[in-house]
Amino acid sequence: PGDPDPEALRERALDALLTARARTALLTSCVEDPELTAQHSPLMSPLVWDLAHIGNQEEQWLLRTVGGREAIRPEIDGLYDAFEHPRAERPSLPLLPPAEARRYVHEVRGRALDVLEGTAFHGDRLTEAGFAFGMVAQHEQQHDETMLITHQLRKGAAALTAADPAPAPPFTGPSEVLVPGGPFTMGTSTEPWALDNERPAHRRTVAAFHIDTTPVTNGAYRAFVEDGGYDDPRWWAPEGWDHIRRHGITAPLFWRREGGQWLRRRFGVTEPVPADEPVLHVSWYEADAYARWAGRRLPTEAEWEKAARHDPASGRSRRYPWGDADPGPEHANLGQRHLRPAPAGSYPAGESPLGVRQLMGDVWEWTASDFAPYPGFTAFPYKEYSEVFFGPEYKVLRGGSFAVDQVACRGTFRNWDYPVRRQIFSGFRTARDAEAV
Ligand code: AVJ
Ligand code: FE
Repeated sequence: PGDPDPEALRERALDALLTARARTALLTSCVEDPELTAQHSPLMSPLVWDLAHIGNQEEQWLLRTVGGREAIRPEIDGLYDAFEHPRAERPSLPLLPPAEARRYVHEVRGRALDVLEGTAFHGDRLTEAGFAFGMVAQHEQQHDETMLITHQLRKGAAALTAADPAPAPPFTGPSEVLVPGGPFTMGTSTEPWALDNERPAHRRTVAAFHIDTTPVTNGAYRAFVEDGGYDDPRWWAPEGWDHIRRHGITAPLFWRREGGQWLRRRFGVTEPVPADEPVLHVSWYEADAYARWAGRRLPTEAEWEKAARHDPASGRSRRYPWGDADPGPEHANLGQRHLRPAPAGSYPAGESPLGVRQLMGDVWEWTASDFAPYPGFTAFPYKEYSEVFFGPEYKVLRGGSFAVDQVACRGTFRNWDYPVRRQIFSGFRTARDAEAV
């Protein structure tokens, strides 16, 4: 963080690239090759597309742009351009077969490490503080989360396993926290590997509000389901109501009722829905409806960030809820260490100055806000990362899930998706206005 020593940053870049690749290798080797080319869901790419796309982005940015090297395989750029081919049609493209895709990403990586050796980390915006390398590592980790979603959608026996998070005693703290009104600093101009949409830092003023101490749990959400929440249009945004009726949606994705019990499928295993765990795989419309049923609302993106970063004692915004230190296993459930969220109230060491828990990791949190640029935004280094998505059709998610690596997770990090999406690792917490005094 703001480390001025270029050699330390080079180490950090190397480590981020190697960590991402280890995860990519696991996600693309834990099933047989035919499963890599199969379409597990029309919402997702075949895993072998993600694999070669990771390498192709790395080739374009690190080899050609930063390194000034000649293209290894210019003819495949179009195949792996996400804007040229929608996900549903990618299985029928002439993709590199698994063995060739592996060889390709390996060759790109060898040359990228060579470029890393020889690149100055200052004097140029793209390489300043190792930004391009951090961007490429984040991109790979984002696709590792995407591939984990594909694994969750895949039928058949479990291919991935991980230890469960530590059990937690029932959370007995206050259910909500008061966040004082007034200005705070949103976004960043100093975080070296922050992406364009997180910039620049700017002042925002929010009115006082209350926010849930923890994400909404399965137990709380089940009460909404069992209260007939999915049969009552009063709770739903009109487009959300149309959507759940048209698609017969009556509970979170992967839930099913059997006898008197709610079960869910999670990475190839069916298990009872754990009441104390944050709810997962809900759309923005479901989150919004639950909040209305509960007499509350979703927090805006600015409210979420103030709850996560604002330190009332110093008046400054932290990198993370717990401070400026990089995330450790005591702070947050990140990095696919566990393949599920931790019980609500876990990670006391990760709480914000105001006492809000689990803002980082566990589940992506839907906010009320559309994805929009900050004042002073400039697209960098390419418009297709953020700029082309700004507008009212996407809602912002914050905080990261158990599937997100720490390199792609910060108090300022922004994610976005369509409000109907729920195959993603999405949950939420709720808020309400503070009473006027
Ligand atoms: C930021 C998660 C919405 O997966 O579409 C990956 C990240 N951008 N490759 C996505 C991304 C280009 C992006 N999200
Ligand atoms: Fe991508």
